[in-house]
Amino acid sequence: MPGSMFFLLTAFLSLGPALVPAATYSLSDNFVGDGFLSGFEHQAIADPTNGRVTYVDQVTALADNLTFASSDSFVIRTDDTTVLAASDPGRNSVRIRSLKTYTTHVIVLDIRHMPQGCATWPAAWETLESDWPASGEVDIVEGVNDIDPNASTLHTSSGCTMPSSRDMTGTATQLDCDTAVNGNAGCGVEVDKSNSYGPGFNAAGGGWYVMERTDSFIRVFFWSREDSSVPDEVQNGASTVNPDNYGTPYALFPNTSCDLDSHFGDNNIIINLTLCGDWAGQDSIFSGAGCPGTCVDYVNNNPSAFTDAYWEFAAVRVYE
Ligand SMILES: *[C@@H]1O[C@H](CO)[C@@H](O)[C@H](O)[C@H]1NC(C)=O
Ligand SMILES: *[C@@H]1O[C@H](CO)[C@@H](O)[C@H](O)[C@H]1NC(C)=O
Ligand SMILES: *[C@@H]1O[C@H](CO)[C@@H](O)[C@H](O)[C@H]1NC(C)=O
Ligand SMILES: CC(=O)N[C@H]1CO[C@H](CO)[C@@H](O)[C@@H]1O
Repeated sequence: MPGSMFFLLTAFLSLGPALVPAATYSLSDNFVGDGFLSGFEHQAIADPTNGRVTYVDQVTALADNLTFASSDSFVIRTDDTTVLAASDPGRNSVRIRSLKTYTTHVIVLDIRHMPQGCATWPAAWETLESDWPASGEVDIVEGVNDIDPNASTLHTSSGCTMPSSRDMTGTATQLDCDTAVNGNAGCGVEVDKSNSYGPGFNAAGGGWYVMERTDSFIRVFFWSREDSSVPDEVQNGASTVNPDNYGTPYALFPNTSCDLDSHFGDNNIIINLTLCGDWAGQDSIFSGAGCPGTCVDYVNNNPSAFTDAYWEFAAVRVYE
């Protein structure tokens, strides 16, 4: 708002704190269907988390229908037909990264389905891989083997911690965001809402994750498809959004003892689906989730177990 206009408003209306200029963001990228194919690149890379997957390029993914785009749907999945030999590098899967990077923004993930099943480790997150961890990492939604912890987590360079008491509905785990602490656990907040992850999320037809990043805070909201309180502007893909109107987030990461400006830079959006690997594949975590045998054997020998290991997006919208 132009300064003079703000001055007039303040002068005439004696504004309280609630009437600080609103944090309204405008739609800058609307990824729907085919739009993902031009806005994101497929990363045919070795899995950085040692998962039992082989990430394929876009041509291969489309040819094998591991990536599927229509006018209103975008799907990425793992192969669910091939029995793997122990010598194979891993089950074919897809990892995509946005071509653009973002700083202050709101991202709306309108998700119809997320990968489910033993061994799955899906994540929708933001970072700049060439400058990690200096550029920061925001994991918006992530979990393993269908169960908790399903959480939103920051990973940063040293000197970024979170207060134990915050105005949020979720439950904090570790407070230090430093990747060097506790094996890069990061500072996480577990979602308190039901149907926020895995089979429950999918049974409800998915839902919306909304993350807002500013220099003063990062916060995350979630609504299930069945939730009657989802804001219209989130549900309908409005041209502007204002998260100030969304109530209490489940996760709030304030800048109280973390200079977000210096711990976060330009970040890409990354959507990945790995299997097993450093987290999902740990024996205790895999069997603790009620999954049979060892993770790698399970992935090698049970292709049909991965029929539901797919992401389907109605849209990913970015507002700046
Ligand atoms: C490709 O995947 C999409 C999405 O899951 C599905 O609707 C379609 O039937 C698949 N096509 C083929 C040829 O299998
Ligand atoms: C998500 O995490 C929370 C907290 O750990 C847990 O209570 C819940 O069962 C998990 N799963 C789902 C589907 O929300
Ligand atoms: C938090 O962010 C605000 C807005 O960018 C800034 O004015 C303030 O100094 C920051 N506080 C800390 C402790 O970094
Ligand atoms: C295999 C892969 O790319 N794994 C990444 C998936 O996303 C998480 C963030 O939530 C990264 O830590 C993993 O490296």
